[in-house]
Amino acid sequence: MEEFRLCTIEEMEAATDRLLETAAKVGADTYQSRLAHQNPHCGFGDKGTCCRICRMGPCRITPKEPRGICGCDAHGIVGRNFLRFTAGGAATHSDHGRNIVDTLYHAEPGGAYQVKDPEKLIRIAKEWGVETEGRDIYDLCKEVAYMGLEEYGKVFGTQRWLSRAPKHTQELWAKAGVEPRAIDKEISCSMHMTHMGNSSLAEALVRQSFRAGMSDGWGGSMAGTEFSDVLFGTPKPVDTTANLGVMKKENVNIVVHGHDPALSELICEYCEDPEMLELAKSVGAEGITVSGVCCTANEVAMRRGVPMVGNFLQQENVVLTGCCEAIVVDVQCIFPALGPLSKCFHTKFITTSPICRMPDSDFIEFSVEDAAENAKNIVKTAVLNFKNRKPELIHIPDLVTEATVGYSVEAIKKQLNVVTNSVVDPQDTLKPLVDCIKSGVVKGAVAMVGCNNPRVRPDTAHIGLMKKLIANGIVIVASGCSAQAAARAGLMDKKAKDLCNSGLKRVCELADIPPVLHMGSCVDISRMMILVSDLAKEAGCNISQLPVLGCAPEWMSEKAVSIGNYVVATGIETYLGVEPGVSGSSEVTDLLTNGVRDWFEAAYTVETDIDKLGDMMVEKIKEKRAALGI
Ligand code: CUV
Ligand code: SF4
Repeated sequence: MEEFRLCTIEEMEAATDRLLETAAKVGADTYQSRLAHQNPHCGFGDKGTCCRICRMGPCRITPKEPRGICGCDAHGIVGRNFLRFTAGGAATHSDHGRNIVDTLYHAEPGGAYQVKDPEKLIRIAKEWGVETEGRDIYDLCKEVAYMGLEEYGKVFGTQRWLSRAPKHTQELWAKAGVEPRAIDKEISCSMHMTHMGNSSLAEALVRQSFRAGMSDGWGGSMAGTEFSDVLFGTPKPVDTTANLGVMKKENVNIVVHGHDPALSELICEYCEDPEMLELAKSVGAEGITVSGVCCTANEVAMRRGVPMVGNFLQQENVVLTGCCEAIVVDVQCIFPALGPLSKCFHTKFITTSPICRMPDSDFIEFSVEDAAENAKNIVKTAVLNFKNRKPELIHIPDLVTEATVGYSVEAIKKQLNVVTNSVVDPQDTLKPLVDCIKSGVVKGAVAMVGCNNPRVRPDTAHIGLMKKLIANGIVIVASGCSAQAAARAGLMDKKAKDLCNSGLKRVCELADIPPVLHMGSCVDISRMMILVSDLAKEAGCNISQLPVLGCAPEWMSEKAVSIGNYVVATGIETYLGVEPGVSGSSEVTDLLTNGVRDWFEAAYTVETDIDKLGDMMVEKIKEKRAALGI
């Protein structure tokens, strides 16, 4: 039998280099060339010590000039910048969630959007105290979706989902004053606090940063995840493939990119439509291949097995293959570069959301009311573009890996119960996982999340850390671009069990899982919060005591900071491989890496030496196990 082998970073880089030759040939620039011109980055922005929130400024803080014109010091400026950064991320995820809940509100029998997981809807309805007995499912759907939308602007009270956390965690939140009120209120309050002449006290700004993050993870993101499941189905393990080689030269290639499954789900559906397949044949293609970039890829991979062509820093590569008929985007993490780049090829760059308008794109507005028609129109545009390919520019790198994805909390419970041969019933518990951790067969778990970022050699940190952790018996749950890095390397192939220590390998075999579990997109980090809450309840300890850590080694976006804040606030020590841009203030730095431990029993650790970062995590897991006496 052939030995299992990961796809190496060098192979991935060689593929990129080959595509960059095409870029040079057509005179297109890419992030690699733009990066060379942006380096070195502005030191003030990097440290967080540039303030431009009023027009007396902009002001920059130096040892010689320690205060802005209004008298604000570095701690106030860095703190305000950190809070605005978080608020941007929380707004983004939460608004995505709102869009999903709004789509759910408009779901109807026989319509473009339907309730695919009525059981989950009923479960949420019961949790929220809604009468479910004898109700029509779409009637119930309207009521629950309306309540979901109200969470964004509720007049009094805090987020409904908070009650899912263990009692102790809820108490910590109450004591620290970070229980999120209406989601929109937390964003608005953050903007208010950071206006000229409001808060300049580091502690208050950091506290609100965590509250805003909480409104994301235990508010908007959780709504996004839970109601996406209701609409499109709760993910179950499904086989798929990853990397650039999933594109097919003989087929029409449609790439979906962004975050919102409301668009990509329908695109996928229309690509299977006999009429569209017929049209594809008529233009000389054999079929239609849909593949995904970024979190939208995660959404459709885990529900439909749609292949994941690449993560964030692969988005230009997709166009550079010369085989992309259309790159269809909704919101977030989309390079404006795709506009001019597509113009060098036959590729149609199709924007669909009023939230994300870009020059040099074809805007086909996607609305819930006309969703079916919009999706069909987009697919048709792509198919008809097949004949415009420039044959001399075609090159698809021959890189494909196998992956099994779709490990929702529900799926993990089901899957792990196999280990102990317990009867699989709807009351699946995490007892088998707790037993594995207690006995030491599994040493702990790390949530690997976040983007990739050219500050780090792309994907090396994700892949390197995962290899180190599984070799130490630590199981990984992954989401976002981190999950895609894993898939592209082959770490979500069940055969990757061979890279684990003997204990974890045995668990992978018995439960029939890969050592790196795909939990979904970035909003699905809310799944991880539910997982650790349930684990703590099952184990009878606090979340902060569990041998569980969070890690974003290559993160770049505002959303990542919002996520980091709610993960820390949930009691999970979180390791960053990229600095959060607060080094200009000792007070803010100290709060984030130490002080907030008094509030949440967890804090950030920042280490840009990735090897060291990995060792620190392995050590921390050992420490946590020792403290529990296991
Ligand atoms: Ni939302 S936020 S680059 S796609 S993980 Fe990927 Fe995930 Fe970062 Fe964006
Ligand atoms: Fe300068 Fe103060 Fe205005 Fe900021 S708020 S730009 S520090 S004067």
